[in-house]
Amino acid sequence: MQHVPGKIRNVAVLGHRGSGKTSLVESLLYEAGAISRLGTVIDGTTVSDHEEDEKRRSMSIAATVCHAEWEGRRINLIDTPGDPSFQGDALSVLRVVEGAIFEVSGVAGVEVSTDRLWRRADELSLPRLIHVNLLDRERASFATALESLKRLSDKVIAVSMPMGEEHAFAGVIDVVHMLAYPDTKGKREGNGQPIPEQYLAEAQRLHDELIEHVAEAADELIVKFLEGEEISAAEMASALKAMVSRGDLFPVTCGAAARNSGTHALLDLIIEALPSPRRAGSVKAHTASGERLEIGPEEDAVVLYVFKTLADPFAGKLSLFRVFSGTVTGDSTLVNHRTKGKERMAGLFDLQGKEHAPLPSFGPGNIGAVSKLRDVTTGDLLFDHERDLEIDPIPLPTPVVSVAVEPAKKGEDEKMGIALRRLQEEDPTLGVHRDERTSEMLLEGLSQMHIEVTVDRLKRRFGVDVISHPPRVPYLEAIRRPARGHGRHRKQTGGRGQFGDCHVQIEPLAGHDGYEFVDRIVGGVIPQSFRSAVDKGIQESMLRGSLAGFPVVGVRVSLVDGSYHAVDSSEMAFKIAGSLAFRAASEQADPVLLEPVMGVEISVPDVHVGDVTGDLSARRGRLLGIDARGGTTVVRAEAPMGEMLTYSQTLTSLTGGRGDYSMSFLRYEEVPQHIATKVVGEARKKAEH
Ligand SMILES: Nc1nc2c(ncn2[C@@H]2O[C@H](COP(=O)(O)OP(=O)(O)OP(=O)(O)O)[C@@H](O)[C@H]2O)c(=O)[nH]1
Ligand SMILES: [Mg+2]
Repeated sequence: MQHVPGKIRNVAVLGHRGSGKTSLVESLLYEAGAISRLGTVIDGTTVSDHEEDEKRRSMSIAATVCHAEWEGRRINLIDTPGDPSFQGDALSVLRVVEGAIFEVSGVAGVEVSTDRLWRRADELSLPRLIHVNLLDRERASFATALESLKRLSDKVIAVSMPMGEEHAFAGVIDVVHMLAYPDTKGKREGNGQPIPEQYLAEAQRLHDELIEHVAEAADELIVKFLEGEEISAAEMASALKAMVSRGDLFPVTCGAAARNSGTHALLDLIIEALPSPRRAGSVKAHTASGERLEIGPEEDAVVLYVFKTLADPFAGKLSLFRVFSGTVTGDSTLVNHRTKGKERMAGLFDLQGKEHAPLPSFGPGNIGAVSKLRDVTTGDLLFDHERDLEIDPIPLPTPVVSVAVEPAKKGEDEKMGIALRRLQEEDPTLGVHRDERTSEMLLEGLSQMHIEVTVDRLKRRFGVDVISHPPRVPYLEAIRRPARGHGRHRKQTGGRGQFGDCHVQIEPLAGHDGYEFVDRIVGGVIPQSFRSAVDKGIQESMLRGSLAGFPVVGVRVSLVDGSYHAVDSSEMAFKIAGSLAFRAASEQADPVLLEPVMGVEISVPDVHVGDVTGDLSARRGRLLGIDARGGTTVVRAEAPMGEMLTYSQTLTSLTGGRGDYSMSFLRYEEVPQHIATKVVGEARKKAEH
């Protein structure tokens, strides 16, 4: 069946870790009849958490695409991971949907990730629905959750209410259509029923409040409303959609996803309140010269965007795409905008978690997958003809945790490198590179768990066993006062000898930055070509400082005196003399160790601020600011890299996994003496080895 853009809904399910997103997607698929059995996260039987590590950890790790049909519409649902370690996938899918469902715990209300993702959705003006889940759990309260949501936005309004809560939870009332859905404990809900007497008054109150709110959207409705006339379901739906599309209204539904309660009303709401690609499916694009334009589903030319890549060592590569315009079929050949290469779209698939069913074509607004493209990666655009067009990328977080990795088996470096690159293609928030200064292979991620999952995947999917350990800190050396040094290299072993002789004066440069060589030789006591040999010798010697063998920075070296021999002098001899002179001088110049200092921004629930700041000062951190915003506090600080290597684990244990941080390099600073002594001692011991 070909889906026209007006009859598609592309919806991302977003929210805090464990709020029930995967269970919600499962129940939506089930209620709509796309699957015949309601799987559970605990048993590892959901459509969405299909990877082995997702089942083992009972959490989502990657975005998963599913789809269902409801009321003649196709709903593409993208389940996303809530853990900040895997937020790359939650963020990237925002580019390919016209709407989102925010899943919120009925026990905890708005949490750290809810808040962060909400602000991202604000930036993109993404239409949103909210689903308050887990209402059958102990200490659940729809009213309290709603209150926390109202702090997120004053445009939040309830369109559902629970019948009882916690142990007494007995189903959900849809106050848009005024229908009740008694709890079926995991069976299909089917059609709505009359609202039980005891809930009627409260349901009517919410219904009136909603109508009053929605009527503001349309003049003809406000007149009807004020004159006490009935507003039809169709009028209501159209006004709802207009408001939700503009971001003027965030309807809140509720339920208990794991027992498929509240699902029917949510499916109706997705259709009635979220915009289709026809209404909102244009994507902002620009040309190379910066001219801005929008690409929408009404155009015929094919514009297809790859938002995720799956690397399977056996089945090969699967590229998940969104069609922004045009129709792609199995015999299409498209041009990759990045490589200019041609790609045959022969293997088109419809995704339902890990299941993929062949589909002959995907029209504008739809989401699908294609296998075995030659050279296509996440973020690539494919066209039916070459054109000057780019889509604004979604900014992804940069890695904060770094480990050094090496293969457990000798000789598997290349195999490890290839597997790492594949995983990086699948997850662009991973960093993989070799550190020139320490020659270690570094794997970088958003958290310790992110790294662990990646190391697990290397083994399970690619058969590469990897040993990881904290990376070496790239210390530097500098000097703190001027000094002089003399270097003389002389060798007489029969025949032609070797002779080089120089005096240098060194002094620190401001900010311990840079290198300058000043030639102050007068009267030609050293010939020109030998002077630059001295410079070269000094620069080589600076690669390994006198203190602990770290590179030296921030010195001005003046070549002030020396002598040469007409026969025995050579460039080599002066290079050696230069390096000896530099070394002698730097030992006298009060050498000091420099360490990288990082800027850190930590988001934690308010109650943990004291623990976090206390821990930071124990790590030699400096507080820069503390901003509280609605339950979450952002702590800004600076701290030495050497103290932050294992911070991810600490933050998890300090906050019970509810903290989140980002970190980036700021500058180098002098290491305090007592720490420097330790670092120098260790470096010397290692060098002796
Ligand atoms: N009692 C109860 N448990 C639920 C409900 N919905 C989900 N759960 C359970 O809550 C746990 C977390 O649910 P998930 O669906 O994995 O949550 P998630 O938001 O996908 O979690 P992440 O993918 O890790 O972000 C699982 O054990 C579910 O079985 C519910 O409505 N009631
Ligand atoms: Mg999940």
